[in-house]
Amino acid sequence: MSLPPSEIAAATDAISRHQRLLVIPHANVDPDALSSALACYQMFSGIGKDVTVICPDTPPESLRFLPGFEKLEGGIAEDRNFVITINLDDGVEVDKLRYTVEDRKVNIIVVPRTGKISTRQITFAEGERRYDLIVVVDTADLTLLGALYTDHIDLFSQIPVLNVDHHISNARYGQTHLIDPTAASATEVLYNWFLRVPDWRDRITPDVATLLLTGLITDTRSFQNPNTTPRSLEAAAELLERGARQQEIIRHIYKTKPLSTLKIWGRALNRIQMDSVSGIVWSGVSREDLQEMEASSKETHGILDELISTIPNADVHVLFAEVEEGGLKASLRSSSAIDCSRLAGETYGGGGHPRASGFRVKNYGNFQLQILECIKKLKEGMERQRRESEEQKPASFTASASNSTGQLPAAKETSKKKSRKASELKQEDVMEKLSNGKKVGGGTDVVEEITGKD
Ligand SMILES: [Mn+2]
Repeated sequence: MSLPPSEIAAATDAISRHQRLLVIPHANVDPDALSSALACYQMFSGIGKDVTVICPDTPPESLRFLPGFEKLEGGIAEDRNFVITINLDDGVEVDKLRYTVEDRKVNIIVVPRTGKISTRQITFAEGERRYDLIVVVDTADLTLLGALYTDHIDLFSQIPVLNVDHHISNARYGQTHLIDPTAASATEVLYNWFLRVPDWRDRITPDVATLLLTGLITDTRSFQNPNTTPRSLEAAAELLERGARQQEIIRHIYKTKPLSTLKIWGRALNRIQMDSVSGIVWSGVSREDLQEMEASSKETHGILDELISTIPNADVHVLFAEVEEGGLKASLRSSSAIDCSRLAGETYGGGGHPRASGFRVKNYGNFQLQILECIKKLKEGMERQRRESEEQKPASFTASASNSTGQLPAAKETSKKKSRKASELKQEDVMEKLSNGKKVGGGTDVVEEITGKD
């Protein structure tokens, strides 16, 4: 599946009909979001648009190498000009304009050369808005823009929004959508779009290619993640041909880890726990850990993909990290046996992709106890999904010829296969435990076991 021509045409039309574009990536910005926003900056300012790119938070220093990084602005300017119009029909000619400010009043003084200006000739109006189109990139829901959205809800309801994304959980906000859930990164969506507009194709400069490849490399974790498709590999190869500076990306993204980052990773490594019966692995980084290691919660990025999810024989991998602004953030990865976007959505109202998702918990007393509470709920969700896939299994085999649902038949079957494997594995683990003379009941037993550990 790729972008339908009608969506491409509508998105291209939205750009050509507007002039003052505001481009925004999601808060807690990641390399894909930021490079998507900057690629829009390069492309659209290249075709003569006035483009403003706002980063909802302080962009990570490690991304300073991205072309156009210095163009990032911190906040939305909602200022709107106020226009006072003097009708000069009656043979009036203006000589000078002056203004004075006194007593919190502005006096605009118009000195006529000929004729006389009367109050009847004066009209007022609000001037144009600073922006006439908002382009939101890599963002499944407007609330993920954080305060940038909640502080400017009016702006988002008054100005048309173009929604460019690759999250399956995308809420389809905005008037125009360019959403391809099969794309590995938002930059892959942009690349396929840019390629299909003849006027833009040749504007994929080495800088634009570097931005697009950055999102592709980071969202696929250097093409290791299962979201990597032949199309994303093709796109990467073409971007290299167009001059994308791959070594520069790798050097800045992967080979620059400060000591504080390594220390906080060490702490997380130390805390990894596994429930092999349910097939879930997790670790947690508390606010105290961050303080002790003089690290920021942003430095926990990567712990999940580089460390926790390398542990085999688990279907769900989770990292819980307390964040500076309060509450905790859980990031999830899963094997194809579990849809972790659904898991996060059903248990804590989070979302994301089927294999990579997340949720937040705002209020709790004790971080470690809250982790156990989360694990318990996640296990219940996993159990529910496994039960459902068991129930569906016979039906899906008899009806395998009817692919009229429009889903990808190949992907569907693979996930079924793997989920069987996972449940077989689970059975074996349970058998093993039983043969050791231990009673294995529901999920809560395991949680109690773990409570004593830390
Ligand atoms: Mn992305």
